[in-house]
Amino acid sequence: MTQATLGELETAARAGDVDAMAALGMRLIGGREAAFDPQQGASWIERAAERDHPQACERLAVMTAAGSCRERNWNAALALMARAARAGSPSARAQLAWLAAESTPGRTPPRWSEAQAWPGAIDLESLLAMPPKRAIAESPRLRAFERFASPALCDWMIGAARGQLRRAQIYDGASGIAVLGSARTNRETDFDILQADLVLTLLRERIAAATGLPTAVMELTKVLHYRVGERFDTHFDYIDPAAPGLAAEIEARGQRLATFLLYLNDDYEGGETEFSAIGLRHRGRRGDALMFANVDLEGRPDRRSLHAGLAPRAGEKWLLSQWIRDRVARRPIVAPTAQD
Ligand SMILES: O=C(O)CCC(=O)C(=O)O
Repeated sequence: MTQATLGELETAARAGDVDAMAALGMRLIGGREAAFDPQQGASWIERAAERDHPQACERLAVMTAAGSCRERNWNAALALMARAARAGSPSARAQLAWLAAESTPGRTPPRWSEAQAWPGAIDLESLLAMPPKRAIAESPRLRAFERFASPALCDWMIGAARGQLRRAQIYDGASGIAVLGSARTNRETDFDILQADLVLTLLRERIAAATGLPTAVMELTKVLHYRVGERFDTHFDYIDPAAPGLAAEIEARGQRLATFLLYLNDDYEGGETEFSAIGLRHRGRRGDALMFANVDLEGRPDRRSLHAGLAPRAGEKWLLSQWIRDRVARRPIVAPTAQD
């Protein structure tokens, strides 16, 4: 079947076709086969959601929880996701069932027909509770969280990433473009607003609580995957202000203040995160997190944050990586990027 053109979708949406409204909205918020126009896209999605279109309710739920083009409101997001579940969306049902089991284990969740009962069935406070933070180093500033994420959360993120992986890229400092390079041989995926779900949105909230930095300054969350022998050679995560191609990047999207890593599994050998300037090799257990600053206390690039993802010698490594900027991006961050 050929895909409808943007013009065809617009005509159908204006004529009241609810599937067309949802499809048009998704294209506009994702900037896929259409100009990126999130506000316009969000209003088409909202119109489709008003008529209980399951995918539109689901997408609007994620946007509402994330505060993307909508005021952030978790209870409204849960109510919308429950409407998507009631309308039969399997992924909405899976997300709600997961959130209920994680926040109130053992308690019977509401039925799908009781959409209005769902916000009360999920205990957001317990989902956002933080384990204590442990200082590992001061230069660079390195902090660890044990059991930051439950095994179920790690499995959820691995499941979301599996099947979506592509070769990870690095920034070319001269051109500012993301390119393939021998310095990085692992694979990765990231989640934009079309791919994100409520579990990932919750995880980003947890990262915000842990780092004290708002989700609005976070890049797209990535999941990295390393097979035996694959690696991410020593690099800095800060954007080098001295690199000719990267000044515009800093101007448009800000500097990378911090990196937050969540170890999603631990049944592999080798594969440590190595901080060569301080002679440290770190290995988290499944669910542990590590955060480090890429800049010093004055906001200048910190060369002691030099680090690498070493290659696993046996097994495969799954890691979630969150880069955090110092300001809200003027343009969306869409490219998979890292800097060598
Ligand atoms: O794989 C690792 O342990 C490190 C990942 C990394 O260097 C990064 O995300 O910047």
